Amino acid sequence: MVAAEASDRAEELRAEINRHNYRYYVLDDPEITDAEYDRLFRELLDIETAYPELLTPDSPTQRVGSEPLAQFAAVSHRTPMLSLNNAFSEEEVAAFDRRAVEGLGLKTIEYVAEPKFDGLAVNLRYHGGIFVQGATRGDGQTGEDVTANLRTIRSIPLRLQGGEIPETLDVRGEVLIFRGDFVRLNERQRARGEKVFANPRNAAAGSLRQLDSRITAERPLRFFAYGIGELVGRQVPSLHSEALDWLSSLGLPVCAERAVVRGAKGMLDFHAAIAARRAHLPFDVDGVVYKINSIAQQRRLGFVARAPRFAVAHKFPAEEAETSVLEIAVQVGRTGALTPVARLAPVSVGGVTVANATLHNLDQIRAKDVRVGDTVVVRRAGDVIPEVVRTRPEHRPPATREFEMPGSCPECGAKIERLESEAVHRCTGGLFCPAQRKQAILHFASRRAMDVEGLGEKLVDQLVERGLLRTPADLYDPAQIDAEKLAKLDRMGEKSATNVMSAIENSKQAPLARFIFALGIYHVGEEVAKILAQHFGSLHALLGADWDTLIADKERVQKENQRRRAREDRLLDPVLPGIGPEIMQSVASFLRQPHNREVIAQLRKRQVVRDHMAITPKGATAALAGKTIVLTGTLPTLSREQARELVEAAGAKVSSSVSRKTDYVVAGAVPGSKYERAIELGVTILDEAGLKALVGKRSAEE
Ligand code: D41
Repeated sequence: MVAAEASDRAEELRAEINRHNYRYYVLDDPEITDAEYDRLFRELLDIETAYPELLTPDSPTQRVGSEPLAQFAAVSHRTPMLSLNNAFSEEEVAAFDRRAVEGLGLKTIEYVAEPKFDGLAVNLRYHGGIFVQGATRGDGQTGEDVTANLRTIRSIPLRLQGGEIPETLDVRGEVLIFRGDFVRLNERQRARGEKVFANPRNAAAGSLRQLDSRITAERPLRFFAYGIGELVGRQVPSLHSEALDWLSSLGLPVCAERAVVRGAKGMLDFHAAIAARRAHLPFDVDGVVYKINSIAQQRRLGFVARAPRFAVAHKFPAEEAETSVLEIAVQVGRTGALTPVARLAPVSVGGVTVANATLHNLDQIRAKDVRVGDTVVVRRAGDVIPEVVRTRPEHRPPATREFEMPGSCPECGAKIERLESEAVHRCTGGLFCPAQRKQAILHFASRRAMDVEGLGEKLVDQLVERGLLRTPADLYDPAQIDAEKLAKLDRMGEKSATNVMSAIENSKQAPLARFIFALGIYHVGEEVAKILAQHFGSLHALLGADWDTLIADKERVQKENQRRRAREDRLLDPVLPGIGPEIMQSVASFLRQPHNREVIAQLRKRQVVRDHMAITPKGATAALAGKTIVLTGTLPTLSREQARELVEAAGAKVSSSVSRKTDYVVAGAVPGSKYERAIELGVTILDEAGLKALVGKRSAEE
């Protein structure tokens, strides 16, 4: 075949195969047999192998996955991916409608009702009709680039159809796995001795987050579009229902189960209809979503926080089932909290087999009076851990006993304590308790914390058991962990070992807020960690804080404001706004523990958290005149000589060693022992920008 001929044939085959994909995966109405499809596919592959220059990014052969990535890149969404408020009852739906009616000053409102897919929200970006990038929702602002994985999903068009192709289109939708596909997937996983998934949602999540897209390609992922993000080169449709029809006309899969309805009654009727057909739908739904149809009305209502006022998710009630309690076990959590767990005779709840359900704490067990041998009602709602709702006392066998909490930790034997103010019992073994150690490390490495991709439970288990990993700081200690040692572990190879090592190295880039969150301080979630990072600006400042004074100030302000409750002149709360004394107390006690300080010191020494990146000297009035400065590491723009000139021109002197007399250490990339010494002595560390800011201060004041 000559090149020109090959090119024409390749184009023809691509169009043909894409059309069959569409018929099969989107319309669910294939025209040809699998064998015929395979023949076309093979022919195209052969041409592309012979003429690699003919390969295009929208070729169906590109759906088989590609070389694994070391990590996912971050993608910031052009328009935020908002979240949905929930409604759990008819009253809440009626209230949603009422607020919209009042907000818009209308009599009745038209809504689009759609199923709420129990999958993962993603954004698909098309340029000139070609699929160019796909990202997870992430926190709504920034997600992860999972383009290679999304490309493998057969129902996602790699090239849009039709005549009206916009310049840029962001499609919002949900990735999911159909129930039937899920069952077959698990059968295959089991046969291959691989991980079996708990439910379709977990399977979809695990598949979408694979660094190796060749694995994703083997997973039966689907996609449904439910909205539009950025749109350039075309007018945004004036109705949401039109937008869905338009997306469908472009070849995107849009679920047929949707309706335009009026008022609360219309919404509730749709909810009832879907609830009735729920078991017959091929995919899991956890509710329905209502959206005001008119885009102009949507805009007028706007949003609160990160959720639109024009849409709401009406969730189905959690599923329940009856079973019996075989045993009550106790689990030790990351913070040492003991959670009693009922081991159950396995029972299917909403399609998932449940064999364990949480009993929360001793008070809950007493209140519900749950005993071994009891018949209980268990509930599972979406992704949350199943729980025991109540017992059926009429079925209680004779001679049962009340449950008692153990006096010592089932993991480490340390004493169990219960604080007066708390409902939970805690192990006092701290980081010495293996359960807490493992959990602390897993939390430290988790995605929203330091994000060490690949450092999962199995790996941490092995590392902890071999004594290679005692605290998170060991991760960064080459004497403890290196690629060679990792490669020798179960389920690891050289490739995954180097991937984990580079994920560990990359985690050092995590911003301060994530580092603080990663420490796993009791009561310090992501939000609190952000406030702490923002307030203190550096780990150095956080560690040096006078917590007794801060807490006293906070209590004073709160007490005073309580007194002024009814009045207008309440005091502003400039001390860690949004953080109460209880949380502050928890941070203070964490930071007071010598063991924790030791771990943090090691982490700093290994530059896991880089103080100099965080410090921008605030309100520095003093010129550099008379100050002593030490330079270390390579600065991003200034040479060592230029930096020295700058410092000296500002009236400061450059010294070669760090002592208590040193005022600032200016650190660049790969700083040496001077950097560590500065940390030890508590000398303020600046980066190049910080230095320039101080120099600039001087000239501004002169
Ligand atoms: O089916 C869904 N899971 C679904 C999610 C849906 N049908 N519609 C949605 N609409 C939105 C807005 C109105 C904010 C564009 C959503 C989501 N958001 C959503 N999914 C995950 C977070 C938010």
